[in-house]
Amino acid sequence: MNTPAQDPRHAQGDLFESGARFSIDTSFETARRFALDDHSWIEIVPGWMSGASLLYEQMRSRVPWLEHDRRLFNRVFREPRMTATYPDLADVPEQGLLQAVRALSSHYGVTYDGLWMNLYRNGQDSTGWHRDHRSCRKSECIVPVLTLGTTRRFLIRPIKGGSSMTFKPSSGDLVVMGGRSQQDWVHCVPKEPGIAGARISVNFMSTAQGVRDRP
Ligand SMILES: O=C(O)CCC(=O)C(=O)O
Repeated sequence: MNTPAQDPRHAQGDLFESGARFSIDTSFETARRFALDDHSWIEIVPGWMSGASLLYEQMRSRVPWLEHDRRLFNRVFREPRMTATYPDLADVPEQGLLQAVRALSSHYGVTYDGLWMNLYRNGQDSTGWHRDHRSCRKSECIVPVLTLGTTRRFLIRPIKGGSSMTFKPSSGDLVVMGGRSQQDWVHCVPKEPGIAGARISVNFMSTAQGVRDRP
């Protein structure tokens, strides 16, 4: 059986300093798609990236993470996570992220050309129910989110209310929201106070998906 590094379905990766291999499953072999409703879906790709801990370590120390104040219902609050963005892929220093961009663009037929990244320092950090307005202003989009580091819960539920589905993406796993999941559904990463480790999530953004449909 081929190891991920030998397998032609895996993009050949960088040999990081530690000697461990980095690779991406360009065949998306483990992908499982769940219909949320007739027009919306979510896809989970476990183990999509091998050697994800190396990318996590690089990003943790090199990405210029910042805290931000957000305004919500006329109140300003400190967002309980750190964020960073690379609106231009030319500024991305991590080759592993650029490989991920290429693999996702090719597989989903969407030109991903920017990154939005979150650092959840521990289980006290979180993000509430929301849609990804930054990543999707069209009626239908495909928005991939890569997890690096600690496993956290990822919930999605109908925007009008109702029960949620829970996923637990681990390091190297992809969660991909498609169809009308950014219009008719909301998602969140809730607090998990017992968790000490940090998680990075990488949202792959596309300028083409960030503009509204013509009326
Ligand atoms: O961290 C995640 O998995 C989701 C992040 C997200 O939805 C966002 O930053 O808008």
